[in-house]
Amino acid sequence: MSKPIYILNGPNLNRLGTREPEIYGRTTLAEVETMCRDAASGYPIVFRQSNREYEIIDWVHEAIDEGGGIIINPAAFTFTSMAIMDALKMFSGPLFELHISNIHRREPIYHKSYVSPVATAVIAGLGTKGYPIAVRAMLDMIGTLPAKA
Ligand code: DHK
Repeated sequence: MSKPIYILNGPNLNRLGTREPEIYGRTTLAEVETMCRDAASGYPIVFRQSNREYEIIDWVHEAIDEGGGIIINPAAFTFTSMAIMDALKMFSGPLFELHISNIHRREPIYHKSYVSPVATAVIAGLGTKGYPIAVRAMLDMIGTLPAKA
């Protein structure tokens, strides 16, 4: 059984589609999940969202034991959570930090990420299309990109 790719989403992303659409667009999180599963072409995906820091840490621990890769949009926890950073440090597989918006073009409070120093790669500013792009890049990195993905 292939080790699934964990796609973890942080606080307020459950409101995607209606939340500040001028920044985050009108695609809902459920639609983002469908885009990711389509991009994975059957490769196992675990797709979750929480507004609770401890829950995201628990899912990172689960991915440490059972996951082949992590794609995480920590949302606001990106700039506040050393605890999530410490959990991610323990993950030995590819780790992609993902943001819908280009955080580096926004206000200074969005510039210092606790996750970037422990991430394999950072994807920011591609909108919600960044998610399926990250999935294909992850499949390529873990060597399971389907022939005609
Ligand atoms: C989402 C959020 O909720 C913000 O707190 C981040 C990120 C940006 C995003 O662009 O996906 O700063």
